Amino acid sequence: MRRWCEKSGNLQSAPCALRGPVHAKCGIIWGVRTILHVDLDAFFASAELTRHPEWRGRPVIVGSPPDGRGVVSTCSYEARRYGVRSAMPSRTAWRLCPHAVFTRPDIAFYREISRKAFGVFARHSPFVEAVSVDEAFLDITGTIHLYGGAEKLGEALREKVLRECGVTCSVGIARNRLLAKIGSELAKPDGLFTMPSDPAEIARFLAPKPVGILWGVGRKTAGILAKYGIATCRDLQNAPARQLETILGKAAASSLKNHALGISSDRVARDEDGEKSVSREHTFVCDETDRENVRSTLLELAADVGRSVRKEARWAATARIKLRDADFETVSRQTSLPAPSRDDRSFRDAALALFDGLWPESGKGLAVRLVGFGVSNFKASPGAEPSLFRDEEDAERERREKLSEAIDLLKGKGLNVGTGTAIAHRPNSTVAGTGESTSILPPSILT
Ligand code: TTP
Ligand code: MG
Ligand code: MG
Repeated sequence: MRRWCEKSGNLQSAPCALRGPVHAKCGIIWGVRTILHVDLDAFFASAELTRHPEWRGRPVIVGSPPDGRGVVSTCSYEARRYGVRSAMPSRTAWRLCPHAVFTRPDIAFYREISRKAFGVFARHSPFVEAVSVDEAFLDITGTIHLYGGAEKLGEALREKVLRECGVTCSVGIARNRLLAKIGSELAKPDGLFTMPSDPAEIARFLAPKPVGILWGVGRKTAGILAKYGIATCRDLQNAPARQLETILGKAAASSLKNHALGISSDRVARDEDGEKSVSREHTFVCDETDRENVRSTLLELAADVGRSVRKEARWAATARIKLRDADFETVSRQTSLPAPSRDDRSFRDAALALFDGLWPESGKGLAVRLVGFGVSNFKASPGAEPSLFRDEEDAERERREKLSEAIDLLKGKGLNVGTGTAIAHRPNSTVAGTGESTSILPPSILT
């Protein structure tokens, strides 16, 4: 039996006196950990079908119109049969499937459905880690017994998502996040897949699968590996460590070999702040290596968070940023704001200072898949502790807030001011990753 500390992620050597599925007092969870990965099927297209039942059974493509230069966001499984895929030029999609229904994305509508789906997820585990607008990991170790088994929990979740959101989803259940995600991919669409639990059986199960099934193995890495005759997980499992290190470098070689055996870090980032934070995140379509691009995306997220915070009488005292690389490794940093604030300038300054710490200008070779910004630790009134400069500080803060509110007003009227182009219109950007706040994309991922 394994024991580990939920807070540090370390295995514990001392036995815990109070046993139970989840021991909240000391943070130790007993027993074998079980992770569930859930991903909504053809999300934007399925969402459209909830309000266009007349399109059911037809190929549906969500994205730019076929006569323009834009791309496909996603498409229904009916359209996938014709070879249509996300990020493909709409023109190509039209050539492949000329009888498809084309429709433009309606992000606000999808966010609503996503919010409901995350509401369902949260009813099945207190530990929900949002990955994107349609996808999450749940640590269900402590809630399985309420359903009489992991599969029963998974089926209950799938059934509720369909009933309450009108869309189907796929679920993978496994010992860790890597395997749970592979499981949900294999279950797609509208299915549930449980991974074997014995390590040797897992290794055998993965062996014939292509290396591309593993996290962090994109087309480029798969291409490099192929040159050395490594095409399947079995090839990776058997590859001499030396050879892999030469090809990929020491760190990547060891993590990839572990992944090919189904071994991976199994911590699900948890929502420590509950609904007490507001955050936004953005996923790039492929890994973003351009620091400037990530930085300006972060600024847009900070502006978005500001707009949301200013809708209520609250001022944030803490700001956080998060970066995730292709391997799903996440780093985050937080800072106290000089005073509880909610103006763009304060959020922006904090975001940039944190970003410079994580990705200095000299930092080369970094590749980011996701960037996030959030604020928390809300106060009911603005401003700092009493100080000699209080009046001046108050006046300055009020001026900045008014400026931010004026920009909100103009933006509300559809005028593009202040923060530049919308993220979704950039190359290497997916509208899906423009995350939501509080309840839909819990700020857990900012831990
Ligand atoms: P995915 O979960 O990757 O894809 P999907 O839900 O459409 O299909 P499935 O999970 O069944 O394979 O992405 C979720 C949504 O994100 C997707 O519906 C549309 C959006 N998206 C883009 O806008 N551009 C992209 O390149 C991708 C991959 C997704
Ligand atoms: Mg999906
Ligand atoms: Mg997804």
